[in-house]
Amino acid sequence: GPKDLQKIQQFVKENHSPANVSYYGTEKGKNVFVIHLESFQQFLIDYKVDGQEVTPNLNAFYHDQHTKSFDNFYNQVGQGKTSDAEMMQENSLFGLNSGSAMVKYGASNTFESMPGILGQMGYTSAAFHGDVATFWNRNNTYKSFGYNYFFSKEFYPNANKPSYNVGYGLKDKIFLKDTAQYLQQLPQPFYAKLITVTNHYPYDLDKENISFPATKTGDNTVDGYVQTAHYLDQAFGELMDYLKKAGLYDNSMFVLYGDHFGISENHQPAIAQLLGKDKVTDYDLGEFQKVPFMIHSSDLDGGIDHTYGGEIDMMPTLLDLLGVPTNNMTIFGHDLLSAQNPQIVVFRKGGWVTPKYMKYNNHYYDTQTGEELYLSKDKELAKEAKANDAYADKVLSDSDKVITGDLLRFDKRTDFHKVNKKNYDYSKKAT
Ligand code: GP9
Ligand code: MN
Repeated sequence: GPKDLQKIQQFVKENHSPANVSYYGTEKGKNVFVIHLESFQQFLIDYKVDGQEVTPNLNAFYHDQHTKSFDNFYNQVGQGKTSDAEMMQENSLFGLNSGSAMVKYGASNTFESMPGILGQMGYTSAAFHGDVATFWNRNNTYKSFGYNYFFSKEFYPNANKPSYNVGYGLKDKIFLKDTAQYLQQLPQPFYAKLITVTNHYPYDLDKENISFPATKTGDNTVDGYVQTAHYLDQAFGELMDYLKKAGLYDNSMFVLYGDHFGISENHQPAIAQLLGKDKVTDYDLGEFQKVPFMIHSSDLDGGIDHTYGGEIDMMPTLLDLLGVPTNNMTIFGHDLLSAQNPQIVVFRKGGWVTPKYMKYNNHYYDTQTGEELYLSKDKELAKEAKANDAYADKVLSDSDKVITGDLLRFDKRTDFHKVNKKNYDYSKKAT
């Protein structure tokens, strides 16, 4: 009940990382694009096959002087995969230990979410995705998050043509081209989330769209990955061109992130080959959980930021830039721009990583060197591991309590960003 929420809020408050005064509110009023790069891992950035960059457009964006790019940023999803990434990005709440929080609680719960928060600041919000609206229960969950619009597959012309689709939905190039049309009609400022889908296991692509050599690990489920990643990169490049032409580039903040791994740990020999190693350790597999996180804006000083963080940290980081105070919110992430960020990344599947140590698959490593360490031989590690385990248990179990107990309905703060689900209708006739 309300007491449980109070206890959790107490802990969250004590752990709060104060916003960074040199960033706070600097992006206020800008359009916000959240571009969800499906199954996109950090190792693809600047990666080459046969001397060719897999993702030249994203690489250029990553190194742009106005892009802040995080290179120690990890995915933290569990079984809910994409939906866990969305739950963290929109609410700074973790996915559940099993199943998908959006599927189980998305329709019924109260949330304090990015679209709902920005909605109260005069933003229009819209989510775009080339799959059916019901996947991951998005059609219901987005109402609870406060999305004004949800453009799912049925809103796209010729969406059912077989040649327009591959895998789970519309091909990214078609999806993003038509999305750009809708974006131009949205009232500004807007908060728009674009969820791509072509770079998804099993990495199928039609012949006409393959314009990159497959890798040659001999593992069939892995070798197409760079080809669909290359296709996603081209689609992203085209989107940026449309937006520049539409005059939406300079007055917008772009947030890009990869949702989770594309190559699972069942493919270790292939992973070793991709990384140019004889075999992979659990440290390599932990590092393989890195995904991109980039923030671009014409008035942002760019550069590679080495702060350790993960998906749970996206919301407080973005709200800092947008000038929204987060100190009273029930969130489990930390502002990555804050000088007081604790820099501990908790994996939903167990383990954690800090700038010093990594615990992954129950092995311990020196994060900087990859050297394996042993609790029994290293007092400092043993001490920190204990504290990190306790922190990980605490945030995961508190976050679970918030979701499974629907605790945010008890938040009586006057500045709680309440959403009325009944205000939203995503059926085609509503538009
Ligand atoms: C489909 C998509 C895929 O709509 O978002 O989700 P995933 O399988 O990656 O969790
Ligand atoms: Mn996904």
